[in-house]
Amino acid sequence: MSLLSHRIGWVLVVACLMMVAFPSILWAQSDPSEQAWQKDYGATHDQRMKWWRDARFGMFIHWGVYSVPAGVWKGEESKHIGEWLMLDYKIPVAEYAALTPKFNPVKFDADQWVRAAKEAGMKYMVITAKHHDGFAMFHSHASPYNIYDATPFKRDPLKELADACHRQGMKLGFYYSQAQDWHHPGGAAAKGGHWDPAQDGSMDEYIDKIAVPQIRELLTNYGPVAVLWFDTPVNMTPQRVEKILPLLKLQPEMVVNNRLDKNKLTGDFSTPEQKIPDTGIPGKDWETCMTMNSTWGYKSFDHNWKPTERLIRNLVDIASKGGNYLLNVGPTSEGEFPKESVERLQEIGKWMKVNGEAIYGTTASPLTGLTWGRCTKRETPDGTTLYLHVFNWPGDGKLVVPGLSAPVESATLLAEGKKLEANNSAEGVVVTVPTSAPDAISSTVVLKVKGKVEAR
Ligand code: JFZ
Repeated sequence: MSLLSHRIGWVLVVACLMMVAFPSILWAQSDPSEQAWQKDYGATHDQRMKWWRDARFGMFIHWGVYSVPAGVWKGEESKHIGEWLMLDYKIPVAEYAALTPKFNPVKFDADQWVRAAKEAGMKYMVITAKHHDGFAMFHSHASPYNIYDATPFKRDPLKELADACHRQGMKLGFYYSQAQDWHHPGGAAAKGGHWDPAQDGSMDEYIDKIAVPQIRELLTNYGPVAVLWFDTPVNMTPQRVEKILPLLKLQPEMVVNNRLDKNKLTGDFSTPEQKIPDTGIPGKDWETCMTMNSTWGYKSFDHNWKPTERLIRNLVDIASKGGNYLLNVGPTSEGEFPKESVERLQEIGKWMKVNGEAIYGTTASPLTGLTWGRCTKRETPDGTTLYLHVFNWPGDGKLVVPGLSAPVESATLLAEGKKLEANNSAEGVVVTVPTSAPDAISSTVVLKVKGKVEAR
């Protein structure tokens, strides 16, 4: 056996050993979209994103001390989002902290919150562990400015929520304001910065003494954390980002948003706020977060509630563009969901019970310019299922799917499982539908066609 073939033999042996020893190398290589920060993280981007992509629908919860003034300061009703009250009214640190003895949410029931989300068809919940006001909604040992030590409540609602989510099979995520902190010295403040000398100090010290220890607590003491939602990366230099990134390894399966660093160089998904991108964000994972009224944190006088029809059609529109919907609830200072939120969650839940199949685990529509509604897709081993979400039901009983040439296998009304006649024609596929819509908000027609249907 020649020296050369001997050497080649040895190289092959070593390579095989490497493949066995370091599967992640293999795997990592197989996901070219892996960014540097993701590589030494644990599971790959695609592995971590699978459940999230299938979920499509989650609950955002903005809850904190700001729920006590509920948007009113010294008798004046704030016109801005409620959780920004301290900055908007430049409330001194001590004066704002004097609200904590009044925060005692005795009606808080974690199982009830999780049940409400679950029955609405939501697959994950993301709650504010700490918002910009610096108040921790969990029992933090890094700062006494938290709900357990600084209020008469003396309980850890995140612990109770984590247990309830575990019991009910709900994924739990935490929102953490890593940069803005209007209480702890050195914490950042947007819009003109500090307004109270008590806020002055070193931001690096704030990161080292408050942000890093608290993120470690959240990723260590509450079981599996499915999502980490950073926000407003004010003055988040690469050095400060590097102090937080290694903590993510504590939850290798966790999904992280793109608001840790100023340039959105980190994060698994994009976060359009209060808007739905016209054509989605092709090639990217994205999640639209939205309020049900005009505020994230509870405001007692904000009655600008979006109709349920709008919220359901938003979910369909977002799914048809390949995105997720994170719909917000702002609980009261007593620990209850506003009744208007509960009503909308229940109505959405009724719709999802019938139409959830057309949302969960689907991908973006290959069809555009649908005048009557939207479309979601599910590729199957023997073809493609197109879910036609009809907002404007055709009065003539003819639902036209323009430009679709794939051979039709079958068409049914999802609501009743009723078979419909569907034919290929020059103008596309024409489905004969009943004259009246099964659901005024959005009715789903399930169209099974042969082969793949690629976006045109
Ligand atoms: C941020 C927070 O300030 C707000 O309180 C809430 O938590 C929301 C979900 O996120 O608000 C933002 C953040 C970023 C933009 C706008 C509002 N932005 O980039 O346009």
